[in-house]
Amino acid sequence: MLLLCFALFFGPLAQAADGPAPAADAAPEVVPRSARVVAVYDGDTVTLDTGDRVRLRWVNTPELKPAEAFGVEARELAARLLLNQRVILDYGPVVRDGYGRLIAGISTEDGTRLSMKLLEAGYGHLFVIPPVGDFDMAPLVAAEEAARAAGKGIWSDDRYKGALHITSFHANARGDDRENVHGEYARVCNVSGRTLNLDGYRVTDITGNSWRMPAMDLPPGYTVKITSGKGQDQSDLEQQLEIFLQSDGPVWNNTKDRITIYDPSGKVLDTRLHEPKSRQ
Ligand SMILES: [Ca+2]
Ligand SMILES: [Ca+2]
Repeated sequence: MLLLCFALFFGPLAQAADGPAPAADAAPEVVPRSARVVAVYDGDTVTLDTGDRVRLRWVNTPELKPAEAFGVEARELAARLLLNQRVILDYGPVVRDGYGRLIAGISTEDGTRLSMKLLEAGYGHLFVIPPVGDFDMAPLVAAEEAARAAGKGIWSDDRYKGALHITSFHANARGDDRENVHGEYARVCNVSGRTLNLDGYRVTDITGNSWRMPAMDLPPGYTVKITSGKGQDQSDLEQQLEIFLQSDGPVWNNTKDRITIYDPSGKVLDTRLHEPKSRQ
């Protein structure tokens, strides 16, 4: 009976993209299973004819603003494959991110997957925010490994030669940072292709303050959120991984700061500057 209800509820989703979503009370959010891509923002973000913006699941591509190496190539690949095409969307346990974007795998009707194409070309890296569910990541891991071994795309860039890559740095929390210490965070991704244990790795700010990372396994492609405030580190691979810097107040300076991550030998793995352009 449950299965029947499930089928009745989700059955019409393929058509939901063409019309208003069916009303549902206290039911899972209705999300489009198929839609046309009307705009490609960058290599991992597109807009559908439903009005939804979709953040690609599994892969992160270089930014266009500020410009990062291979960001344009990633966007062009995504546009060539998807623009004005009808696509199939597949979802994991979490269907929207904090920005309201859908998080989905994107494939064309002939089964070509954007995530795989980007990884094969070296125009993006594996980017996993648990929970993963029952998805088999092995083909994606293998595609990334082949591109890395061949030095394709981003793998020729120094920013991806370290084992960890900083994918975002939110030095300025939403609202007053003193009231929202947990809103300050960085996200770091394991781009080494093997499981790393973070024990002895360090993060520093622009003035030389330093925080030692705890023993925590980070499988290939997995990301960990490094949050300024107090909390209990979360190392269960079935949930979002999180390390707390245990600070009472804000850590990162809103006007200018820099996060740098070091391995236990003191080698810089990646660094990212926060310096908003002054308004004039
Ligand atoms: Ca701040
Ligand atoms: Ca703020």
